[in-house]
Amino acid sequence: MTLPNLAPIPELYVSHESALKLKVEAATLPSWDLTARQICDLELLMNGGFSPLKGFLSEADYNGVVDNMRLADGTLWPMPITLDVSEKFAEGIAPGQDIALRDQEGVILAILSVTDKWEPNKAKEAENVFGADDLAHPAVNYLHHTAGKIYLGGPVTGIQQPVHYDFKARRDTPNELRAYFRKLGWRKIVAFQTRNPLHRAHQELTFRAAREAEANLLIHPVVGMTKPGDVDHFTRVRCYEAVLDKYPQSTTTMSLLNLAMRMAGPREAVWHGLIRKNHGCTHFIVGRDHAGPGKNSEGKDFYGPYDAQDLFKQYEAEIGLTMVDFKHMVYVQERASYFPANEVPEGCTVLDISGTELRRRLREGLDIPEWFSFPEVVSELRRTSPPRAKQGFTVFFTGLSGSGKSTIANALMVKLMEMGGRPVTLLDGDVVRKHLSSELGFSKEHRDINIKRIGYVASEITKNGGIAICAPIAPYTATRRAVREMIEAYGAFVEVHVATPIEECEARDRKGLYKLAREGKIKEFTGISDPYEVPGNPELAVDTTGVDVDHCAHQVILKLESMGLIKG
Ligand code: PPS
Repeated sequence: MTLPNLAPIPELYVSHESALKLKVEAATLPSWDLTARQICDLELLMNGGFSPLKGFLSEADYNGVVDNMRLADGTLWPMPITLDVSEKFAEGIAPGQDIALRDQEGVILAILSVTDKWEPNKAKEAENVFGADDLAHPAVNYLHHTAGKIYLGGPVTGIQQPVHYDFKARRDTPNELRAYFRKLGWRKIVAFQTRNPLHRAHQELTFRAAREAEANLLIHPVVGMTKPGDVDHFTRVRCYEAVLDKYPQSTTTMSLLNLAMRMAGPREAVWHGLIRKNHGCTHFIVGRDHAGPGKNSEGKDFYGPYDAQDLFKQYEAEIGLTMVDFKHMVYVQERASYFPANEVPEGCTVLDISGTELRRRLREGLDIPEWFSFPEVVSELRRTSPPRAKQGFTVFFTGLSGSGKSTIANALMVKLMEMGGRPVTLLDGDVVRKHLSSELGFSKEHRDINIKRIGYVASEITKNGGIAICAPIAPYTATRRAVREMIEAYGAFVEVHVATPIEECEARDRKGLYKLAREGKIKEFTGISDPYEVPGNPELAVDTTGVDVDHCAHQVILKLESMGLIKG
C-alpha cells in the first residue's frame, strides 16, 4: 500500500523574528484592509491550504485558471484566488510595489509584492468559472456587486495568521492535520466537506465511505463563508460535536476549515479536493450536487446533480486524491436504515426530508422524526431557529416617492404593536434621512449608502428578535438584494413593492416635489430624472390607487400570517 505523503508542506510565513521586523517596516506601506472573503483566502494561501499558490494570482495565472483551470505553468487550479480592490486604491499602486494586507481591525497579516494589476473581464470569469453570468449565483453576484473592479496579483509574505476566538482547538492548519495523522498512524484518510448540519443520512454516508475506503474519517466543515442563508457556523459546530460521538471511537476526527466557498459546483469540487490533499487526506467524498448554488434566474439548477463527480473523476489522478462518490442517501422504512437512492430494495418505502422541508418544520415548530436526525442536533437547531412566529423579521417597503409607503408602514406598525409580542421599529425614508443619513444626497452612491445603513439596522433588529419596518424608495435591485442577504442571515425579509403608478404619485404630489422635479429644480428625482428598478419578485405588491390604507396594511398582515411570521 502506498503511504500518504504526510511530510510538512511549504507555508508562506516568515520566521517569528523576521515577522516582528517586517511588521515595523510594513507600517509605512500602503495598506489594504482585507474583506472577510479575502481574509479566508489569505489564511489558506499562507498556511499551505492553497498550495502550490504562492500568493494572489498574477494576470497570466488568472487567465489560465479562467480559461482552462490551469496556472500559466500548466498546474491544475480551478478557482481564481484574486485580490480585488477598488479603482481608487488601485490608482496609487504600481507593479513593483509592496502593500500591507491588514485584517478588519487593522492588524498586518501579510505583505503583497505586487507584480500585476489589471481590470478583469468579470462577465467572462462568471461564464467560465461559475457556468453563467447570472446574478442568481451567489458568487456571480459577489463578483459584480461586492468585489472591487481591479485585481492585484503577486507573491505573499506571511506575517501572522488571522486571529480566531472561536473553537480554537478545532482549527488546524494543513501541517497540524498532517502531524496529527502521522502521530496516530492514519494511512488512509477520507475527508468529508460540509456546510450544513449533519443528520443521520450524512453520518451514515460518511461512515460507509470510510468503511468502503478502509480509511479513517475527517469531518472537515467549512466555517469561513458559505451560502448566504446557511445555518451559522457556531450552531453547526455544536451540532458536529454532538454527531462525532456517534462514530466508532478513534476512527474519526473533526477539524474546521476557514474557507470562503464560491458554490461553484464541479470546479469547486476539484478545488476542495486539492485543498484536502494539502491537508494530508487521501480520499474525498463527493456527493449529490456538491457545492451547488441552487436555482438560476430561470428557476433551473445551475449544474446537474452529478456534474461535480464527473469533473472530479476526470482530474482525479492530477488532484492526487481518490474520489468516494455517493448517491443521495434515503431512509428505507421496512429496513429501518439508510440506503443510497439507487440501491433501495424493491417494493420498500423510502422516507426523506429535503433541506427546504427541514427548514419549514423548524420554522413552524413541527416534529422532526428520530429517523431523520439526532435529538441533540435537533435541539441545537431549535435553539437557534425558534419557530418563525417567535423570530425577528423585516418588512421592506419600496416604491416611488408619494406611492404610499410611509402611510402603509405606519398603519402596519400600529397593527403589529396592537398584537404585541415583539418590539416594532419603523425606519421610514424621511426619518432615516434626518437621523441616520443627514449628510447624504440622492446620487446613486449616496442612495446605496443610505439603503445599506437601513439594511444594517434592520438586520440587527431582526437578529435580536424584533420587527423592523423599512420604507425607503430603495430604487436599485442590487442594493435591495444586498439588504435581503444581510437580513435573511437572521430572519425573514418581506419585500413589499408599493406599486402605485408614477402618474398617480405625481397627481397626488403630497410634498410638491414632483412639480419641482419637472421644473428641474430637484435633480436626480426618482421616476423623473433618476431610475426606479421595479422589483422582479417581491413577496407582495400593492397598488394604493383608489384603495384605502387600512386595506393595504391588512394585505401585508395576511402575507405575514401566510408566511408564519405572525399568528392569526
Ligand atoms: S432612497 O433612494 O431610498 O435613498 O430615497 P429615500 O431616502 O427613501 O428618500 C426619502 C425622501 O426624499 C425625498 N426626496 C427625493 N426622493 C427621490 N429623489 C430625489 N432626488 C429626492 N429628493 C428628495 C422624497 O420626499 C422621499 O420621500 P418619500 O417618502 O419617498 O416621498
